[in-house]
Amino acid sequence: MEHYFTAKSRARLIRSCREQAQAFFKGRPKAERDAFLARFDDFAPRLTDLLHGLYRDQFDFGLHLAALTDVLCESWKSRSRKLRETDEARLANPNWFCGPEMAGAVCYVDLFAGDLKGIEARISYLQELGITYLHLMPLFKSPEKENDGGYAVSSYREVNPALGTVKQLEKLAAKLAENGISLVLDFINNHTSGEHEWAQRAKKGEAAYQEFYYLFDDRQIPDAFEPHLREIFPEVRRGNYSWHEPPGKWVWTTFHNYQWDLNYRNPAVFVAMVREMLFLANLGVDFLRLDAVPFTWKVQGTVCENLPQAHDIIRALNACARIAAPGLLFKSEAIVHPDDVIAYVAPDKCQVSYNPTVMALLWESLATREVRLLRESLKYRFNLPAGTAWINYVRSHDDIGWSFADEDAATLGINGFDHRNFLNQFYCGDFPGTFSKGVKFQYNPSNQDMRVCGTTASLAGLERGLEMKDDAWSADAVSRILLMYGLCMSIGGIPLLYLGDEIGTLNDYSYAEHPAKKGDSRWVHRPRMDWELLKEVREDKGPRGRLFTGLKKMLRIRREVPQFAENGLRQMQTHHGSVLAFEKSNSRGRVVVVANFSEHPVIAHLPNGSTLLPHTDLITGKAYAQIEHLELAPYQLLWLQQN
Ligand code: OTU
Repeated sequence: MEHYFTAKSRARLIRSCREQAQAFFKGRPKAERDAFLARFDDFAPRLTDLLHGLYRDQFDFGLHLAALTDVLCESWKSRSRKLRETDEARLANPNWFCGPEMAGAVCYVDLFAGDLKGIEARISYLQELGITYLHLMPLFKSPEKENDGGYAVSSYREVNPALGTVKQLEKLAAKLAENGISLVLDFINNHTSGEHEWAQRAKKGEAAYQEFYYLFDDRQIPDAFEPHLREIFPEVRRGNYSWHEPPGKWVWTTFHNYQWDLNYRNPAVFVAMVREMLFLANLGVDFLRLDAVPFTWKVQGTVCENLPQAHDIIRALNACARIAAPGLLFKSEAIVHPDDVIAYVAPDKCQVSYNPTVMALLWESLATREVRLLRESLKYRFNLPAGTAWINYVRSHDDIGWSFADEDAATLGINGFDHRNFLNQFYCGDFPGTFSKGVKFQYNPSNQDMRVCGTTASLAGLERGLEMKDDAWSADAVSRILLMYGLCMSIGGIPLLYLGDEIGTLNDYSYAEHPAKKGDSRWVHRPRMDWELLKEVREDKGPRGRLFTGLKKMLRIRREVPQFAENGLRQMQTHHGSVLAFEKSNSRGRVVVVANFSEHPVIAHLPNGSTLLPHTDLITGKAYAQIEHLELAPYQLLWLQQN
């Protein structure tokens, strides 16, 4: 009986929002209205249920749903014709981003090209590399001094004036689209800067805006939460709260003091953030990278990460996108336990996600010269549902954290804690025989947790090689980089190049002199793109030249091998601890990928009926009569296609 009345009231609510939408589009073109209403009918019930799940104990829930309906209608109305065409094409081909031609790159606008106009001028370079997905690091207005590289947003609607204007961004998005490049921007949805208008109004004491954040008069509630919470930047500040005067309250600031966590317990915050999200979508953004997804819901007594409600917020945002900007996709940024990472990847949540597990384990395998932890992880923690894709990367703008599963390590007799200590020492250059030159990040004295910073080239050994003027050493470093990137290109999903890695960009220690950057060692691996060096590298016959041509060549080959982009892989026995091998297959055939993580030549055995057949290595063009017994050069990667 109860259910009967609940179902009736649910239907009333959805009907009332639908009528509101119908009224909104009255007098507007029929096609516009019909398209909206059709998608509304498809997704509004799910959206309503999700929001009801989150907000049912809020008396004003229905009002917020009406406000949300307005936001969705307004956004669809102002979506350009061009973007609506893209929407249509993507609805007809929902897996458009899962093909072999997808190849990603990421950069800071200022550091790579000066400003937005500069990016436009570099499109030809991106095309030379074969890039079809460009992530521009945060470019919106943020506090002048401390802004966490733009991850403290003061307005989602204004571009940082040093980089350009919203108009220029819109134009750039269109230009990229014309050239077959998707635009990826961050949607920093867990927090705003303390200078955002909402925070400013909260500071002035406006109750409506104080409820946009978690503000506390005293330490009572914070102290109850604190023992269960992780500390993300413990060298910057202990704990998760900071005192702000005004408003004379403790503010929940998971990251830096100037990054105020948004209070998604308040449905007004959800609606306001959807409005900002769709504003970005309507500029022509193809993917929004949802920053810090694990943190958006807090429950006392829990770690306040990866809670079911955080997942429901993403599902609800996704449903809003499906209705008002159906071509828009989400990329998850969750650098947490592998099982928690994968839980965000689904067609109704984030369609793509960073793969921090593989990233960390590539480096782990290079340090140990053993692939067993990587193998173990690929067995259970790699498969994704159809309609989703990994973004495989070697490094990002952030630190490297050793977020492998301790359970996997234990299975192999490895103690996770000790192993992380080893990896930190190895990559910070403190371990005997290391090739790496990294910098420590955020040592936490309470649990000895720490992460590592450094550019790909410096972590892989090129910095030491060049310092020592040791060509053999530098050649090994380049082989390591090619090996890792080559695996990112062939393991399944979309490879992501940190621009500058292709020319072996080294650590930039000048951040230590910069007042706003010196406290954050991640700046060591965020150098300016050295276009002069690129010119030299183009002529270079040495290690850097081999790196540049090698990466470009692999990116080119990869486009022709659809198996590489497909989800899933089948591992093969190699009978060598340093060698990883797997098969990627689809209806068009199979390709075998073999990778040697050791600096020595090795022999691998791949007993398997099909390995007796002749193959060709797509990278070198070399023919193999069989691949059951394979000789591999140091750090060699093979892409073996059956003839
Ligand atoms: C993200 O990273 C960004 O990538 C960082 O550049 C930002 O500083 C930060 O959010 C705040 O906006 O802890 O060390 O599980 O680990 O969100 C980087 C996700 C981070 C977090 C991740 C965060």
